[in-house]
Amino acid sequence: MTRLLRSNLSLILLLTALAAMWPVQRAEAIVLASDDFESYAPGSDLNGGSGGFGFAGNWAATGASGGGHTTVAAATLMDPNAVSNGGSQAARLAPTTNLGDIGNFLNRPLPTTSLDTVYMSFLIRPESGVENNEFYNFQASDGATGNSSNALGVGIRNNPGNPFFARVGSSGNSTVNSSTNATLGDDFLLVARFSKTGMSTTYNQTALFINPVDGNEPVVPDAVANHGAPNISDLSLFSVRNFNPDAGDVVWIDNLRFADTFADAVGVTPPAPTGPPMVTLEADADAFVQANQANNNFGSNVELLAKNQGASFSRKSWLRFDLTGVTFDQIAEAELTLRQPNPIRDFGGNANNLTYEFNVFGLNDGDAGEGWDEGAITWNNAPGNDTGSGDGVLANATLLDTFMLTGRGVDGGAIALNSQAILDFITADSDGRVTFIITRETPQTSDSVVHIFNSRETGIGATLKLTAAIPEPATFSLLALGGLAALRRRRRAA
Ligand SMILES: [Ca+2]
Ligand SMILES: [Ca+2]
Ligand SMILES: [Ca+2]
Ligand SMILES: [Ca+2]
Repeated sequence: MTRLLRSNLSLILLLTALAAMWPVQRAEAIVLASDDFESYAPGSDLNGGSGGFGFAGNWAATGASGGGHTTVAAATLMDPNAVSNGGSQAARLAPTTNLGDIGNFLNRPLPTTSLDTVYMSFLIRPESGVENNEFYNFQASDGATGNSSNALGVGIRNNPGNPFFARVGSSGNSTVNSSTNATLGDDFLLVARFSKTGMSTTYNQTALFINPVDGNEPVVPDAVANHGAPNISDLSLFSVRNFNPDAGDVVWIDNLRFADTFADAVGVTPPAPTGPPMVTLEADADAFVQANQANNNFGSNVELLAKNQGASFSRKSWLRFDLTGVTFDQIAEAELTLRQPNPIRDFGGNANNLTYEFNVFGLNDGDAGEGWDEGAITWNNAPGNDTGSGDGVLANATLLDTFMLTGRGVDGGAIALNSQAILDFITADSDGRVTFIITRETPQTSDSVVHIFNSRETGIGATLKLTAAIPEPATFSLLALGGLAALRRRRRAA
């Protein structure tokens, strides 16, 4: 090898090493498949179409016998936040005859993926004829079509107002409506997140995001459905199920994309963070415990409960956050947010609009119980629990904040807690884990209401938002990199 070749090789090795050090997050992303419907002849039948890239086969768009129900035509779809621009053509789903339950209106094979989280994004315009009894499900599966327990999807529900929904499995499994209706003539950007959660090896959660403002994944989805029914560990088919469409109904879709990140699914680069670095963490363990089931564990329940009723039906809740991923040292703000279900079920009767006070305790840093196991925590072994009290804790826990609820609380409500004591508790943590304990101070009187908060298993559980202190100019660039790393971590965790 000549000296010249060796020196060039050294330069290449150096550049490769520098490239490896540089935080190019785009390089990690995978766009699995996408179609913007721009490559087809105007007016053409989508059936047999091979446009876009990444798919493992062509469009099958026969709809019902005879076909011709889906064409590619001139239309410019654009979501209200202008995150996704559909260009000059889109796919037009428009039955030419009245149809019934069309399980396989439209489909296209995806490259088989077993990623724990897969995002699907598309623009949609319900243009005409979508009525309360009509249903569109845009599904992913490992081959199943129609009303199958082995599919996950998002779409337009056959309910009053036609709300957008998230579904896991079939109509008999879990379907959760968002509060946004598929109003005629409007364009929407939908992002579905299909996940294997809670150590599952099969897909068990669909989260729906509607009209995101940019490429950052919102912390709180617009709807989340959870169910263990799908027995699938791979996704390999996109399909559309259509129920009761009529001749003349028109729904457009465009920019259909599958990717491993939210940003790549919507096709935009997330904006650089502005202001001080910030990170929002989800709980890494949570559970309620119950006095009269003192050795039972409720760690996988979708609810966190609180009630003060002595030695019988008292419940308290434990939540832990993992701080080891937080890259900034100085924290200026810490906010714990508890979330309530939407709607809150009637658990324990009408609360008669009484006012209830709740306590938020922190398990003292370094306590031997900090490593409590979500799958094993009980009334009897919960660290810091005063087992003889419906609301109390032991000396190894410290009161950090209180809050009030009227009645059962607020459907879909968020309770933000940001006391100085919470900030001090976070700042003083030495081992990267913090545990909060929620108890209801107000005892049962004339009612028996049990207060409900979402557990992390809902996908809309409690979060802990930490904001760094504003950096000095000299250290800004280093902290900015730290902020970027924190953002990447947040996106992975979400
Ligand atoms: Ca297009
Ligand atoms: Ca119709
Ligand atoms: Ca839990
Ligand atoms: Ca700690």
